[in-house]
Amino acid sequence: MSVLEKLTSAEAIDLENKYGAHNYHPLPVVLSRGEGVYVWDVEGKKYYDFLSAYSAVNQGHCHPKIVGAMMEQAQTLTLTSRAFYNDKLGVYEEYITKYFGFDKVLPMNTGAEAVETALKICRKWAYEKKGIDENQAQIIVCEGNFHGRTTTIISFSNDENARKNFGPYTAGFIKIPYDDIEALEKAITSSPNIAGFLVEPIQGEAGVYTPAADYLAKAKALCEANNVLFIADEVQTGIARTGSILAVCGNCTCEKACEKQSTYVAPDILILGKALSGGAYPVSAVLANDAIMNVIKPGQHGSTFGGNPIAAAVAIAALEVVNDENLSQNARRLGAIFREKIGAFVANSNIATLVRGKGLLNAIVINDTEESDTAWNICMKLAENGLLAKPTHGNIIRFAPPLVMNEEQLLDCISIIITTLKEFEK
Ligand code: IF1
Repeated sequence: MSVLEKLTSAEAIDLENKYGAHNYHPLPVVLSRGEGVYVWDVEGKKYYDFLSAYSAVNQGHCHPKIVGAMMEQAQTLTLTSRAFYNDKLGVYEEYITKYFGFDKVLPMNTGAEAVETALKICRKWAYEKKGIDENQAQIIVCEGNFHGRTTTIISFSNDENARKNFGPYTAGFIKIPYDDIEALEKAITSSPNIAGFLVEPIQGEAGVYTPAADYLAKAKALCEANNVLFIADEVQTGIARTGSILAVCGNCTCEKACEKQSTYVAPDILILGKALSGGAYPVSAVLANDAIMNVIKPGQHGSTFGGNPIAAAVAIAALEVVNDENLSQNARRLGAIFREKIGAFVANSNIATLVRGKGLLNAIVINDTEESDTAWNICMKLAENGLLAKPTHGNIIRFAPPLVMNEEQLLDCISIIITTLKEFEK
């Protein structure tokens, strides 16, 4: 009998509990198939996916163009390592750098790897270009940040669950409150050793905190005035999720990726991941112009899979889908409908206090304490009602469907969400 014989949900959950590290607490739903905005569990129950694998499946589950590109490349050449060239990487590098408007890209695999890469580039630039004394570079980060799970990254997290008992921690980071320009100005002028400012344009894990409309532009101006690198972590907010190709595009209304509009806040280093592959394959990237990226010389950084042919083929397809299917525009239009209709419900509800977000990255704050399990129970009920979502912190539920959703599907989901929330009205 093949070990992959069809399992019941209970059997699958038991296997994970018995043989897998307990580093997650999933909802008790065992998925076996995905297509577009839908996923199915092993018993055949159909759900709307309102998490999109934490915004990695922006293009919809198993998008045929992306899967097709992956399958074709997987049957041709999967991995060469960077000890040799391959015929897909250069084509991808030209495509993605022109797509986002940077001189160069350093291809990696996971978001955390890309964040680590950006931190290393920033530090190296600080020593070799800005002239900061070696090992003295400081990078400013925001409280409430989520940039991944490596030891250096959790060193500057203030989420005790992500940080505790993983020390000793990496030095060289200054934490300031998010969306606080005065705090940034104070920190950035506090020392000549400030190398960079790493920020999420919207803090996803913290609970979809959207900052003041001029926060990013003012932050970039402060960085420019003090010769500090503005590093945008768009792993979750990028690739059309917030209604523009990048969240740093502001309210850009361009009809295709990355037209440089007046609202665009240009990162010195741009970090991408997740939906860069449409959720089909681990692909991340760090983009910067030559003055910054060229501090990296042969043998100074890399990874086994970084820039592999499958990743290259998949990422090109994933980015083409964003343009071909106008996903930024769709996310912006549907997100406005979502916040308008959910907002109208929240205004007369005692179970939710607000809805916030941008594009199709939104969250509802439940009217209960962080310690309560109300948000969890609501998500369990949502699953029963055919919609998958999960709380971020305690009482905040993130709602992030694939960007290929149409208005009819969205209205159906809004009806499910409101009907479910009403069951918890006090
Ligand atoms: C988990 C959170 C989301 C990210 C940003 C870098 C990374 C992430 C802004 C690292 C990853 C994932 C990680 C995953 C759950 C999910 C998450 F809840 F953890 F915080 F999306 F909000 N920058 N976020 O959001 O990318 O290394 O994972 O590819 O670790 O539980 P990664």
